[in-house]
Amino acid sequence: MGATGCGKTTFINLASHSNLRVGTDLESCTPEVQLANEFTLDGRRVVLIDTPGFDDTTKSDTEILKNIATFLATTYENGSRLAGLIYVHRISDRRFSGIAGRNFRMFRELCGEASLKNVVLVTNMWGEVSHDIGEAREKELTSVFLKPALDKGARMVRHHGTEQSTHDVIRQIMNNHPVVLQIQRELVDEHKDITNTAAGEVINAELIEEKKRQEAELKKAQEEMARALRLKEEEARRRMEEEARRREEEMRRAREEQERIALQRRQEIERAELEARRLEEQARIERQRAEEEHRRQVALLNERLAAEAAAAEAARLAMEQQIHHLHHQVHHHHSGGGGGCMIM
Ligand SMILES: Nc1nc2c(ncn2[C@@H]2O[C@H](COP(=O)(O)OP(=O)(O)OP(=O)(O)O)[C@@H](O)[C@H]2O)c(=O)[nH]1
Ligand SMILES: [Mg+2]
Repeated sequence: MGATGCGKTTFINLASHSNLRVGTDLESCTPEVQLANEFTLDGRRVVLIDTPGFDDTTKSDTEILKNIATFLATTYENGSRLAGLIYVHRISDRRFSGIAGRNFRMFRELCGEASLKNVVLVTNMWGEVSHDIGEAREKELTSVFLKPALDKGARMVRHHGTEQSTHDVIRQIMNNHPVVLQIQRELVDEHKDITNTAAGEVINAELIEEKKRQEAELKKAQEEMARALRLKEEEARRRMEEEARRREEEMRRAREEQERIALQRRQEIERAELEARRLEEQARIERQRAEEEHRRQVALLNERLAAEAAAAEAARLAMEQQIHHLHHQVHHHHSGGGGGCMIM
């Protein structure tokens, strides 16, 4: 067993001279549990069982676990026992935490504590890393990640990519007493549903975690949507308010313009009235002046006429006096003596 692409089928082909399909680097390959060619090692018949890897690119971990578990349950019911289990891990993998850790946890739950002594943990792909890095990772694996399993009897072996090396790995478990795996017991003896097995729980926990994560994401998305909606509403409201303000402003300007025009008109009327009054006043003054002038002329004329009349009268009187005087003289001369002549 092991993660997809870790080299399970390659290992099996090498050990058993089988020709099972090997995957490319990217795609998961082995779709279902499959048996390799039986071969003889140290005088014993060996049958290797290849399994699909977890983290399949096309199948879920639940489907893969179901596939493996069903096979294990059936063989157990048929009376077959496993001599042991080989778990393959690439030394070239940077980490054992995360998915790789989860896969191993599932493997352990599938085996159960009691069968760990029949487990060989194989590291391969040593050619992919420098010697120092490989050693450092191996040390980390033995001292941290795989320690609990190793403490309970599991063994750790390097695979060097040769047939000899695969056989050395197999020799580690070949002479074991066959074991019953925890999942076989759970499914067959305890009639548990696969999701209720310990291995299933690992996936369940992950699924629950995933569901929680998705729910949290959904909630976040909903909140964001609500926030966006609120923002949009606010924006619309703001725009409407702005529009209303703009209209009001336009109306105010129009009103002011009207008032300004009305005021102008009133001022024009006032000015016109004022002008009319001024002209009227001017006309009145002129008329008055003309009348006065007229009266003055008339008075002057009258005065002159009176003066002329007085003068005429005076002249007449003077004339009359003169006439009278002459008369008197004439009369006096005739009666008084002396002759004389009147020279006129
Ligand atoms: N360098 C190197 N490459 C390997 C080794 N073992 C396997 N590979 C390569 O890794 C890829 C996957 O190998 P598989 O044997 O198909 O892996 P698997 O574990 O059976 O994969 P699944 O069937 O998908 O679970 C192939 O390209 C192999 O050639 C190895 O020891 N060293
Ligand atoms: Mg395979």
